[in-house]
Amino acid sequence: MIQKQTLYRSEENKRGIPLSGGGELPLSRPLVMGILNVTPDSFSDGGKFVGSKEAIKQGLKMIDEGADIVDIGGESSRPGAMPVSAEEEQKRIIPVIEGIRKKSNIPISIDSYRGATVRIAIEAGANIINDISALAYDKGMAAVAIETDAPVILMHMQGSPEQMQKSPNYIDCVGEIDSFFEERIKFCMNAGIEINKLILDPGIGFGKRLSDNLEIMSQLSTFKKHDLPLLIGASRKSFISMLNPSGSKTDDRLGGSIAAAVIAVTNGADIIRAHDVRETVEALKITQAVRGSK
Ligand code: 8Y4
Repeated sequence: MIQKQTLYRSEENKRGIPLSGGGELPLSRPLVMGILNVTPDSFSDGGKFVGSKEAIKQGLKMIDEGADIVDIGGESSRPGAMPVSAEEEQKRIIPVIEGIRKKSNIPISIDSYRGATVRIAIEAGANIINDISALAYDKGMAAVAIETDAPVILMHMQGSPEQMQKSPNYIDCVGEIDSFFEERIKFCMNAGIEINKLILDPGIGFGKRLSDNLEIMSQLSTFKKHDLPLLIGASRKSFISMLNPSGSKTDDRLGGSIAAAVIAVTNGADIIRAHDVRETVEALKITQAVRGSK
């Protein structure tokens, strides 16, 4: 009982991230963002129909397992994946956002680089903008961020999702990502987005070689100088199977994904984007308890 009071004290003065509809994301402990892909390969009914009922069920299960945020996306961002139309993207995600919002007040992030989609998603109940282009793809996205007052995840990517893994190339990967953050933070400030709304993400797997991903993970603390929350999404990504080839199927990457989450939090990550919510929440409770006791 004595421990309980002192356990998290060193982290307690961290400020949370204010959310648009009131409330805030706490930063006094690592948060888990559960991944909810609403794409036909994830929830299919004969290959064409995207089952929103199934997706809602999956989202509610993640909340039950301890997710702090649910990240909803209607277009696959995997390397080489084909883009879908904005209309199709919206048709997939809106019923799922509404369905989850009816049952829970969990913060929902919308994984989209299209301003129109993000606007509609936030109207439907989403609270956080997860734009893998860091507000660069759609010239209207910054205005959406300002109007909605929603926090914005600024993710680094080299190239575009279709070609980014063809020839990733850096002289100084961590340094280049850090300069990118600086430039994007300035862009957001000039656009009138509040600094306390920004979350930084080095974009594991987005135009990165194995060695780049490892360097990023080991030097995460470099990015803390911006004094902004850090998000890491390493879950089930292919660099994990490169180190552990027996786990080449994506759902065989649990051990590696948990290791990556624990290392990321140990090195300063505040939010972990993960497929396997229950296991990630369990692992991060131990990680946080050890961190808090030093
Ligand atoms: C197996 C499973 C193979 C998943 C590849 C993947 C991030 C992200 C994605 C990330 C943020 C993915 C939308 C890629 N990754 N958003 N989104 N950060 N903020 N690939 O790292 O999960 S999709």
